[in-house]
Amino acid sequence: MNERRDFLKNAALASAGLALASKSNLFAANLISPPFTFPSLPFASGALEPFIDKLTMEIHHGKHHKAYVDNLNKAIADNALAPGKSLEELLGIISKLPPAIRNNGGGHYNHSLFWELLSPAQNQLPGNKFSALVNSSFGSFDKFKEEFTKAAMQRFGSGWAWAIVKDGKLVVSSTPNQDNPLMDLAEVKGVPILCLDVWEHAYYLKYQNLRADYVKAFWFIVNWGKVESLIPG
Ligand code: MN3
Repeated sequence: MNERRDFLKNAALASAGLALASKSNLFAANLISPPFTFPSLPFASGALEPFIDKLTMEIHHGKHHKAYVDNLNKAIADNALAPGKSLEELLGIISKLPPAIRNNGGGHYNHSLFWELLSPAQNQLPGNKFSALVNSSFGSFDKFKEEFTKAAMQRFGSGWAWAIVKDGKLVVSSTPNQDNPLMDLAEVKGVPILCLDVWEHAYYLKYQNLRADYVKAFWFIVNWGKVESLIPG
């Protein structure tokens, strides 16, 4: 009980800072409308140290994410259904599209969102809206963190852990490969407000096989202001 009260108090203290956080749309229009463009990182590649190292960020963003964008644009040009559709429209009909659009479209969306959800301003606290949502859905932030960590750890092979809003509730899920909760074929669908890349390319240089340490590090660099702005309603 005390823990929960402390959490709520901390969340209230954090809200003053969060009011200053950007309320802009998730992505610039050219990221979500074709031809898709490769976004810059919203921070310097070394800014998340020591939690995520500079070299990992350079390769992850500069090589992996860039390849998803390049390959997505190629795959769309070769398809009859895809041209002219926004990224979210593509994800919504992904079961009708070829694997190249599923993998690279998901890859572009997921990474564009992931970078925005990380912040060099370490140790932020969740905002009021998220705190209310987490308490009504999970009872406590610690319980949510435990479930999200479990989703990240239990995803076998490559994939993502998600916190999504579904029917007004906060829900934790995970997806394989570059799938995401906006895809029509996702097991659990909803509006993504937090995600974690658990592909080995996201952590192997620094953490090697220790995914659990990478997941622990993630909590220090969450951009809670961004999470707050993504909650629908
Ligand atoms: Mn990745």
